[in-house]
Amino acid sequence: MSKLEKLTIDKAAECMIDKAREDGVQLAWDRASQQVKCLFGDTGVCCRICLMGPCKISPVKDRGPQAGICGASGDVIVARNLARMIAAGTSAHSDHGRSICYDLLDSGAKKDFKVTDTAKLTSVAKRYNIATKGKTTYKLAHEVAKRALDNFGSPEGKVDFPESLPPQRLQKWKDLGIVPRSIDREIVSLMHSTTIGSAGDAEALLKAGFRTAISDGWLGSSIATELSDILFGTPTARQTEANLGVLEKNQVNIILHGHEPSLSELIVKAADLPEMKELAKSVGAEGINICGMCCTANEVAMRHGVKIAGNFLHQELAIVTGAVEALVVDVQCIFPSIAQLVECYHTKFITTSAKARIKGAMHVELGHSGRFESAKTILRGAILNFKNRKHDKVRIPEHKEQAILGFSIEQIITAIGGKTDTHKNRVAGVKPLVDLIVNGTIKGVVGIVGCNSVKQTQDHNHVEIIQDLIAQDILVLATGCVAQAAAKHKLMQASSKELAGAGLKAVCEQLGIPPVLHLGSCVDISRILEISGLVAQHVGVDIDALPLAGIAPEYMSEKAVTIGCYVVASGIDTWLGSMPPIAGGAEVVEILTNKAVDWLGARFYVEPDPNQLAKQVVERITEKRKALGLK
Ligand code: XCC
Ligand code: SF4
Repeated sequence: MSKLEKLTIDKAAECMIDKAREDGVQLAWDRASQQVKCLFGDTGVCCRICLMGPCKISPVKDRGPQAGICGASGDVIVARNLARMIAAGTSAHSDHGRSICYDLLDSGAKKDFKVTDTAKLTSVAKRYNIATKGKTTYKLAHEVAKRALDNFGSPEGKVDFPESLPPQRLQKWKDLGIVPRSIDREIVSLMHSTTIGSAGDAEALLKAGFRTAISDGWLGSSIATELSDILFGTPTARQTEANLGVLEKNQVNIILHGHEPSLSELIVKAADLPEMKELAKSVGAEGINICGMCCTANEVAMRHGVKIAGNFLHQELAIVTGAVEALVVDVQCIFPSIAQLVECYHTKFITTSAKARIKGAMHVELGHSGRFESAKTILRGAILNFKNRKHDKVRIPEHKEQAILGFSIEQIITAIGGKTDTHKNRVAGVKPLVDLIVNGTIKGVVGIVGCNSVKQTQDHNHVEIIQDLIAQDILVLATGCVAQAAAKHKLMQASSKELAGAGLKAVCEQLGIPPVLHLGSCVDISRILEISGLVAQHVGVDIDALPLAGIAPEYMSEKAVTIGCYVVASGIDTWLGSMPPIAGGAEVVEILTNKAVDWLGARFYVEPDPNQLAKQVVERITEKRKALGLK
């Protein structure tokens, strides 16, 4: 097993790690122990960009190579590698956003996808300056979808930023020359810059990286969120349960894993059909239990209360229960290992996207027509697989926790008594929140995001940091796998308020909310940007003046690297729980942890110790309050 002293703080996970050992199957932690970490890769100075390489830079200044064959310095190599991570992260989130655009373009009264939130459709249409009068819902929906798609490849470089973006922030980006021209263009342009013989300046590469990352946060992710809300409904507060204990002994268990909400919405809908319920009965099951994993879980839990089976490092553990009939996936964060793992159990592993085919998995392409039929086919196969369950091999951990989630910005503003129909009303609607921050009842707001990683004890840093922050009256907004960690560890219940400081506790009591709000999946970090921008506009300052912070304690994905960059580019100081692969580039480190303040009013911090990290965040928030003249 891995070199970590403790692999997880999650009791359900511990239970399943034991079972995996008994069953003789491999998990991510086992494979982690077989890996030999290469210092060059770890510090970012290994370059494989052209075929004269790989080239490496020696960490010792007067011994070994100090430049690649082409002459690229350590800083250039580090910056190019980082830039490529940003481009990849942006492409994943934004291509997800693009898929949702096509879903909206394909929506109709008799189609697989229908419009659910017409108010949000109208509001987005108005922002796009699309006339709404006299248009049917679907005519408008298709126009909005096309306009959203323009943001991916606008030939003139025109993009539609959300109205929540403060004008001062946009001006800062203009001054730096980093306003995105369109999402695809920034990705392509950044990839172009990183090829051999293009950019040879770390600073310029990092600026281009920020530009691309901005297109991810304020465009691609934001489009994914807004259009998903239009199609599937803007989330409202609801109750769910989280952890492997949500699997049912006597039901067909189906886990939806991945990212885009389209597939999961169709499966959830199909599972509600009487014919499916009857089919389940006919194979001896008491019902169909649909659960989610990773960001897909966040999407369907926020909109339907679908139960959450777990976060990133739970994906293999769910199979090990022996109680899962099918793991159905679309894109991103899916271990290819699942294909081998299911050979030891009865679980069907079903891929559905041409972008994420996995050898050994069953593939049912969802494609772009007849998707509901495909969803039904997948579901039928899963139900029939119940007969193959080996009941003597099943062990479902008991652990599961109640969680309240579904905090869209609309939900938050409505809960505090505001209106959300127009931008003006949304800016006015955050007043109660601003008042609480001004009078110190809430000291600040922190967005905590990102994954699980085998580099850290699963969920440990998430839970420690959140507990430390809420105890200091800092409201925590969580997305992605952190949000699930919080849910699994009793931090999203009404009773979690007991862990909060007196001020935050009183707010939780008054509003009936937990001190940690679940804002959704990782593309929904756009919701955190939105509320930050609304508060900034309400106060009349830029985002960097506000007592906010971003944290990614257990991040592992390229997407999280991109997120960190757009959060800093938005003016929010960001803490990472482990060092990204940049240590080999002193100039890159200097820019990201220092010079970025001059550019953007925010910087990166790296702190592996969760309690220290929380302490630093509180100190920084206190400084920000002081600068605003707040106690
Ligand atoms: Fe993936 Fe989005 Fe990370 Fe979780 S948090 S491991 S990226 S599922 Ni986005
Ligand atoms: Fe080496 Fe330069 Fe080629 Fe990278 S681009 S592999 S540093 S020669």
